[in-house]
Amino acid sequence: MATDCIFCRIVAGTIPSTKVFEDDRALAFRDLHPAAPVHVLVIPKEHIASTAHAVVTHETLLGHLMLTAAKVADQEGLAKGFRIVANTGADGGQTVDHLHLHVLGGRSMTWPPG
Ligand code: DGP
Repeated sequence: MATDCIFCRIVAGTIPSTKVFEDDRALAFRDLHPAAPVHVLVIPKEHIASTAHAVVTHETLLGHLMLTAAKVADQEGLAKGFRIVANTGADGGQTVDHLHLHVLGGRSMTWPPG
């Protein structure tokens, strides 16, 4: 755990969140500033700063996060489709330095993103 990390503090329960899924390795909770009718963040409980900081020993965990994102989308009723986003680094638009997948849905998405 990184004590100065907002998402580590959400995992620890010292910052409240609206959880939609949790297991031993992952947590999914609603984004504070939703960009779509459904906007959930899926994070590893282990602190990894970004996808650029992930290493080969994280391979199984990264797969688990992807499957968790799909499970959350199903749980949220996104049968028509959804988007999974992993903003990475400053140019990627990452503002919280704890790896996370955005699961966005409930409206039609456009491409390319901004
Ligand atoms: P990104 O820009 O990809 O790093 O996304 C970070 C997201 O995290 C952003 O959409 C807002 C969300 N967020 C930031 N702080 C909090 C918080 O304290 N609680 C929740 N639920 N979401 C947060």
